[in-house]
Amino acid sequence: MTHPWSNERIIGLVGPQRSGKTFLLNALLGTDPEDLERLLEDDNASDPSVGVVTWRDIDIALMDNLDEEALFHAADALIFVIASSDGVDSHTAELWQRCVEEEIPRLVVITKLDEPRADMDETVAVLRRLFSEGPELVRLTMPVLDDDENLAGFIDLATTEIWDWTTPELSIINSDPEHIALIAEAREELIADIAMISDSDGLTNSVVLGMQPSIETIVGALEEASIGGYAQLIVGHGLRENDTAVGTEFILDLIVDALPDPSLRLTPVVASPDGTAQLPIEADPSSPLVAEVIHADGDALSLVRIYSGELRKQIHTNNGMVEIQEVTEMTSNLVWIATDRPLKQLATISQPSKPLIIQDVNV
Ligand SMILES: Nc1nc2c(ncn2[C@@H]2O[C@H](COP(=O)(O)OP(=O)(O)O)[C@@H](O)[C@H]2O)c(=O)[nH]1
Ligand SMILES: [Mg+2]
Repeated sequence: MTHPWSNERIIGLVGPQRSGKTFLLNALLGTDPEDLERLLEDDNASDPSVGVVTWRDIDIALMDNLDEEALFHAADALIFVIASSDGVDSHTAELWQRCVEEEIPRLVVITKLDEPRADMDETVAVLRRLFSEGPELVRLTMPVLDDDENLAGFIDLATTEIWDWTTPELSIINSDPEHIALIAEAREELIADIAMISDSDGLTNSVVLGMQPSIETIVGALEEASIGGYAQLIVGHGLRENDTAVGTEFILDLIVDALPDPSLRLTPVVASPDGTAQLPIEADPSSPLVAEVIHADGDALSLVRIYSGELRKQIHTNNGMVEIQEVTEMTSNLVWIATDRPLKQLATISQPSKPLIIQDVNV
């Protein structure tokens, strides 16, 4: 039986200022391209926001501008958004280091690949130098330009398919021999990287024996390593004429296939309010309620991440009993609630019959 929570993803966007996080978020949500620029000019551009898109029957929640500590708690995976033209700042490098320590699954999206100065190869090389421990960074796509040297699409180095956004509808086509030759080196590198990381004996053996692993084997190993948090896939994104966002659907597919769902997560370590240790709680709606306030508004509207159990009208929090007046579900595990009094940032929410306090979130 599939887990009731395997049909959603809870993802945070991080990266340097103006790297294109809000733009990417809106592209993923399918916001009308003409509205994108206007949205970016909004004064509220730095307010915490959550958007949800349903892709291949999976609800994907994308969180932007959230307090970083809260984001580290609430997100099951992070997307690092890095502009090809601007690179990485020291704060983003620190965040990456923290993800390494806490083994948080993540993807890297290199944005603004339409800009004249953009060079994906160079940006990948910089990232690999910067985040140099091990071969975890695996580049998955390569930009394809049209006859006018504008960004047209991407080649998927695992499948060798070309994703082409120059046609009214996105088309996915097979590479011709010319393209295969062009990507041969990058593809070999990808296969060598994934063979090193992967647990799959089949893959490692075939590479050692000098054989070409099948596309299914490569894709399966990439997805597994990415979900497990021991390889980070790098893909590109950009714009072309008529405000077409190039790379968006590829990223949505990757979120569905290569990032973990809430059921795969270890739930936080909890104790009773008096400090008595409690057994680990399973991430399941039928477990005792453990949730956390991810963002608290002055006016008693709070964004809440549910780690186990289900919300009820009466809830226990660190400072007493609270009543929920309204619930707006983003996904079944990420909800806005209006309460009869304001909640505190990072407060634990549990059921009154089994009050619990989170001790540690990422273990
Ligand atoms: N040319 C181009 N500009 C982009 C792209 N993505 C974002 N931008 C621009 O970069 C600026 C910063 O983007 P924004 O999403 O606000 O960055 P944030 O601070 O990371 O949220 C905006 O003016 C965007 O229009 C892209 O793919 N191509
Ligand atoms: Mg922004």
